Amino acid sequence: MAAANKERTFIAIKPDGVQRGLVGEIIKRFEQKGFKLVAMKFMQASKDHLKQHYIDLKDRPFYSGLVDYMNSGPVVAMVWEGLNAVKTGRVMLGETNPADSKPGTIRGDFCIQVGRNICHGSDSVESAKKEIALWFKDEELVDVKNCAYEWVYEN
Ligand code: IDP
Ligand code: MG
Repeated sequence: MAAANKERTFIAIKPDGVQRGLVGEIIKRFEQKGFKLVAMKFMQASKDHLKQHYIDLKDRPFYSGLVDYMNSGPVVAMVWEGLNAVKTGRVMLGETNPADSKPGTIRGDFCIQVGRNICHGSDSVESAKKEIALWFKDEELVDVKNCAYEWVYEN
């Protein structure tokens, strides 16, 4: 198995995505693409945890509202694995502002405003590593062979 095929990204379904019944739809897209689910949990994240998750945005005017939004209900936290999982995951989510997201992307298809954009995806391999470590313990990451592997990858 090529090492590049093991790239991991942290994907989350935000409280609005959960409340709007989009959990299955969002998971379905990552599954159907061919990415492998490595970890998943349904949880109410604390404000401190969310402040840490978005620490790079701490000086932005929307930071505290963003933390309140993310804390307003449960989220689905996931780790997905595959070739270019970080970059392709972001493409699948669409632009940060749904108004700029193309139809066919998750944000392009299911939401309207930037402050209610239903999903999160890591923006680099480095931030994916940090986010995965923040949201999951090592033993929560499941390493199982996917029976479709040879049908998704050339090598
Ligand atoms: P990303 O989620 O596409 O990586 P970031 O710039 O990292 O976008 O912003 C994190 C989150 O903060 C966004 O997904 C969105 O929920 C929220 N956000 C970003 N910009 C704004 C804004 O101008 N107003 C309100 N919320 C915003
Ligand atoms: Mg971001």
